[in-house]
Amino acid sequence: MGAVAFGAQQPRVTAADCPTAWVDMPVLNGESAFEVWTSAQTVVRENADGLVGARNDDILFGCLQIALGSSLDTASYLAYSRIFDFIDSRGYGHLLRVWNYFPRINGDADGLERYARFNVGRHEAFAAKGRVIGKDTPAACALGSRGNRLVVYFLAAKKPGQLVENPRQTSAFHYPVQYGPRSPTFARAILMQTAGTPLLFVSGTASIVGHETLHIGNAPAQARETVANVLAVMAQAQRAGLDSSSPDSSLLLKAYLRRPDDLTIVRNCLMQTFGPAVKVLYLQADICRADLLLEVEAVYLHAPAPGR
Ligand code: 3EB
Repeated sequence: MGAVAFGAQQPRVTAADCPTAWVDMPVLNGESAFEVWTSAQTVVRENADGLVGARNDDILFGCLQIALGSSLDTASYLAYSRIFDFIDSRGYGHLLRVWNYFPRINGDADGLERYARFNVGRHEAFAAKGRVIGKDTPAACALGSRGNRLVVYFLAAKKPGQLVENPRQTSAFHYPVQYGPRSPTFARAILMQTAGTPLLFVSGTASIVGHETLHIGNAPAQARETVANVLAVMAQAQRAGLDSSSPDSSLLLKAYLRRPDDLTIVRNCLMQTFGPAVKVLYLQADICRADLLLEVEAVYLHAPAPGR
């Protein structure tokens, strides 16, 4: 359905009609990595309004890239407006999971952090397209990449997913105003069924309890808190109906590290928690709060793990 390349090197794309995105972000355990979304069903591809999409009977994968000239709130408003128009007009109106990457995420833009500006545009687009915050809210992540583009890729579906929140954390869409004039529009996780099997998207997860960052400057403690949050979200997903008993299930992780030197610390923590064979893509990225050293996201699915 689509592919996303991570690394410093822009990949050469030969299948022009296939949704592909490039995230200019260093890979810590290799030179480049490819995230590939596949479907056993027939896929229909379509390119419209700067957005490349591919869909099967249930799900639509899409991506778009916006050159950053204007302010970030304008860019994120444009990106999300295009996404909503694209998915709504094709009947895949339920946004399940969105990945957001843009440069200098902690930088200042006229007195407001660029991530806060991004949140303003995103929030306004959700409101303009009739989305109910806390109901039509996807799982997401937002990280600092290199270059000068906003890269967004996403999965949307005909049927709604189930919102899963983390009892240890304030819902992001209820964050107090100290984090920005508009709250981030994401759920801690989205649970859905596809072809009769569950699929869980765990959003970018960090060392936040309530709404506050914990363990400032302490990478091992942030790693432990982050893992506690990932486990809390997964436990909540089980209470919401996720069956995690299948022997064929797999957990695919992405770990974003602000400092490459923390790789051993984070890797040890993830291997201790999820087992030495856990599949993790380690990336170097700025996290959306300047005091966060790492963020971990996950996909849990009932299928054997693909090769890396
Ligand atoms: C947090 O929990 C950390 O803005 O889409 C995590 C996941 C974070 C998604 C987003 C931000 C986003 O607030 C940051």
